[in-house]
Amino acid sequence: MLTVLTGGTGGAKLIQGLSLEVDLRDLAIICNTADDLVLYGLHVSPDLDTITYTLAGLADEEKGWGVKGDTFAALESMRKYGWETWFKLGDRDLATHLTRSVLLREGSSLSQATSRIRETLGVKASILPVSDDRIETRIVTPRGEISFQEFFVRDRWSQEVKGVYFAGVERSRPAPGVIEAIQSAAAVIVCPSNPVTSIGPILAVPGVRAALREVERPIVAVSPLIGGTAVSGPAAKLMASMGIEVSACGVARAYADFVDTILIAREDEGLRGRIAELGVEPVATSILMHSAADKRRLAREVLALIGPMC
Ligand code: FO1
Repeated sequence: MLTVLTGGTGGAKLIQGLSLEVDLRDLAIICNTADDLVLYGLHVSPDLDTITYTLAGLADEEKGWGVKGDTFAALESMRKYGWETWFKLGDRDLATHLTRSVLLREGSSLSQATSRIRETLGVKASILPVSDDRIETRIVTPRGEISFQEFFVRDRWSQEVKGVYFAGVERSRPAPGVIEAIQSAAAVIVCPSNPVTSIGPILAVPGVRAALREVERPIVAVSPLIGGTAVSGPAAKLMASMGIEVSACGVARAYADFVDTILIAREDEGLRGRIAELGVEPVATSILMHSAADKRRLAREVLALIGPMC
């Protein structure tokens, strides 16, 4: 079993590459849920959906979220009714959120709802929300607190960030299968997702980080930064707000207690000495994933570092 920790867009690219190289039934994907939101009474799980759609071949790869070719007729009607429509739910995507919300209302857990959705979409990999309990990323700005999606989508990460915390995380428990997937992993991969708001909430669920520290098999991370800039999204801004050095070295330090190896950009080769001092082996390569070939090549490089999965 290969266990992967991921957020949405960046992680989905590497997972798409991995899906071409390994049997999907051998993949357990532990997903961030702290970006989840309730919109129009529906439970939306952006990262779970991005990963599920990617593996189902339904993802809009250009946007990095949602269903390819989706239409937005329902959203347009919601706008006419006077609702805010900055978070763009497509018509087909809506069916996923309706299904999840109905299942949750009927008493299913988020893991059970996620399994039902991925089975319906024919996805063979196991997709695990990190927790069935509600965890919510809160962004602290000089003008007060906002949710992650208000910061990320509505405000296009323009607001100054004074801090980030995960409401509810202290009381949360790992979802069924999460700790088992870590303990029984032949290897663990940490995707090039935002270390603060994508991987951060996963590591903050009590028991997850401790389980990762105990893993004796290889743990490989991929940096989401090139130089001081995130490949996509607000990782650099959020890392700075948390006092984390905005570089691949800062990422390595954030994971140094459990990661063995980190793939960094060739441009960051100069950081190798400082990363090695943290006890993390740096491997410089091309970490950009524009094309399907890039995704597959990077996945192969990660798998080569892991070696044979006994
Ligand atoms: N991201 C955007 O930038 N704009 C959107 O309108 C938007 C809508 C959306 C709808 C469903 C969904 O599953 C994801 C969506 N995302 C959108 C992506 C999402 O906000 C982020 O990619 C993740 O939360 C970060 O990992």
